[in-house]
Amino acid sequence: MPTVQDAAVRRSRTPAGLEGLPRPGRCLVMGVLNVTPDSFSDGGLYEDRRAAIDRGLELAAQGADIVDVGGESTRPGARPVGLGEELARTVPVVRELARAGVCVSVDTMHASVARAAVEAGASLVNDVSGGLADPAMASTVAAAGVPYVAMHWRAPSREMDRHADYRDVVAEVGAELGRRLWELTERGVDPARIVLDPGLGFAKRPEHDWTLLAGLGSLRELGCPLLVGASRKRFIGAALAAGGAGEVPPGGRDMATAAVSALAAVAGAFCVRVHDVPSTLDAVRMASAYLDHCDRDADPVRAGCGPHP
Ligand code: PMM
Repeated sequence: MPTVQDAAVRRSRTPAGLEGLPRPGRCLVMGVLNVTPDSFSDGGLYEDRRAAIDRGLELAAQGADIVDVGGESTRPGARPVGLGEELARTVPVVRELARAGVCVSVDTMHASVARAAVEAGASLVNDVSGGLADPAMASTVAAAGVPYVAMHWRAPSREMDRHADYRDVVAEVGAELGRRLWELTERGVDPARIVLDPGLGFAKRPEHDWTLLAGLGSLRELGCPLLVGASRKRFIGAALAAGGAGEVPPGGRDMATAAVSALAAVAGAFCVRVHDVPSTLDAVRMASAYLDHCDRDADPVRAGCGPHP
């Protein structure tokens, strides 16, 4: 079995290849557009196709670098939808947004949805299963030649909470992502097109999410750009509640999400995925200004900071 380092070395020899994505010179902001009835924070809001397209255009106008269109909820306990339903929810929305000049990604675990979305104009495939849910995903992404987000995943949503068991969460998530990176490249995916994601909230308890955020520097050693999806998740609500504010519902977590986005950007995240774009865009701009003034040579703690080129 190849080591994580082998995969990282292989990738670092390959020129940067995230063509098709904007390069604003800071951490990218991906706006979430869930065309679903049951996502945990925006489920049901954009089920109607016109409402979904309008929301995608609004996210882009607010400054989202990428709009991430998903047609299947991944909330804990969520039931899968049929492929036909997922295609019908996502592809027309992807097509309209791409036609309007928006950089679109498709949030799917299914190769056939990824293929159809890329044909409709998607520039990126975002797969929360990192290729584990559908064996055809790797070859599909390899053939499509678009950037691919491989998230850390252990099990389908309906059973993932049972898999939130780690002795050293950063080491284990790093090793499992390294294996994904190796297997995806073995199956033909250009390693220069792979973005890795620690999968906050997916088979993780709040303490795992915080430890992973604090350990982003170690995950960068895999040699891939990192995407962080913290937006409105339970670990944020739990931290707010710990301050005495009581249980804060998902819609009240956007300022805290922006703070976490800034932390992720300073730790070197390539992209953050969020529901509320304006607050996080301001936050990553502040992170970028801060990083411009970091003396990385003088401060070894910050030596790993900064956005990916
Ligand atoms: N989280 C959700 C959905 N898709 N994609 C990536 N790459 N990373 C994530 O953390 C992630 C994701 C769940 O959140 P939602 O239901 O609000 O979209």
